[in-house]
Amino acid sequence: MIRSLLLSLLALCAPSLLRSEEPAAAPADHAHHTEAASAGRKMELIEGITSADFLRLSSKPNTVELVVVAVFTDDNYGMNFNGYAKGGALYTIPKGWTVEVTFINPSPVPHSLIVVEKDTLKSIQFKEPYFKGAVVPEAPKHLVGMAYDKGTFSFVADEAGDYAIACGFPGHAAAGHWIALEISADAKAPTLKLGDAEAQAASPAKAKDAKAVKDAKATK
Ligand SMILES: [Cu+2]
Repeated sequence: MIRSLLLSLLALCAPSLLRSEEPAAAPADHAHHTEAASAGRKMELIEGITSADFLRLSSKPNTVELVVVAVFTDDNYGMNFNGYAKGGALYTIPKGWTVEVTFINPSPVPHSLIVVEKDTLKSIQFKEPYFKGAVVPEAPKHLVGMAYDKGTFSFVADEAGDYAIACGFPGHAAAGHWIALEISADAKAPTLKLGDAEAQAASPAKAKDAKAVKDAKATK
């Protein structure tokens, strides 16, 4: 049921997504090819992921879980995260919280993820993340990117300001492959704003995560 709903949603958003049986034909310079950017994705890497997963409270205090998917749609030649590019989505995280990020790239075209200051987005390359550990895979491998892959990292948002969750593959952030991240000294709770929609509160923590934490403690 959920799967068929998701499939029909995908069909509405991007009919080409359903042609996953077609062979991947993504040249390195994918900004200029004519095929849909989402062609050739390994859908099993993102199966079941909905916008409720983009921002979720952790069972740990003052901790939030982000799922950030490259090439979620065809938008911006696939150079989008969760379907948004050029700062079209905005995460707001209270200062001092821990941010646990799962990055997924289901596509054959390499992308990566790095947290940088917003005013550096015109850079062709990013050497290091702004916050310690806020890059996947660890620097400098983010420059090579990851394809058909997922990875996780976490960082402490210990300084308020305007940042970007950007692709570290050279040139991609400058081409719009980034979404916005505000670390706020005033915000009491994390929110996510997708496009013109109102900012949404984080989804509640998954019950099974809470159980796993409990089980881990019990075995110590
Ligand atoms: Cu990219």
